[in-house]
Amino acid sequence: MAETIFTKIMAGEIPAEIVYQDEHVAAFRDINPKAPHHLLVVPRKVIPTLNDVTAENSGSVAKIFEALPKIAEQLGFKESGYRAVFNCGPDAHQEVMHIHLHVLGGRDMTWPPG
Ligand code: DGP
Repeated sequence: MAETIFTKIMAGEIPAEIVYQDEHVAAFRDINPKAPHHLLVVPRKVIPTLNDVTAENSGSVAKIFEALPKIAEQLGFKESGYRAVFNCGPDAHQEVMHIHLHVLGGRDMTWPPG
């Protein structure tokens, strides 16, 4: 399987504050946080971008959403609310080609986003 900076974090080869993990996904704090809580929820299976989601791999994407309420509860912003965002491609400034859900919580979010 392809290696990414996120597979290296999940393998313990690059340090990160991992707040949740199971056999399908891991969540760790973003190195450049944009909110008091800024997590990246990442499937262990490498899917480069949202454009690469298929019927064969969409189960891994679903696991992100199964983990999300557990993470929000654990970090204390399940009821106050949070924003969950995927960046895809150049216009969205996707930097890491391994899909990841940005989860931002702990402050009031503005809308529309930048
Ligand atoms: P995106 O632009 O959507 O591809 O977001 C990639 C995010 O990954 C960005 O907010 C910064 C974060 N990031 C990049 N490298 C590392 C790293 O080595 N550790 C952690 N914790 N986060 C990283």
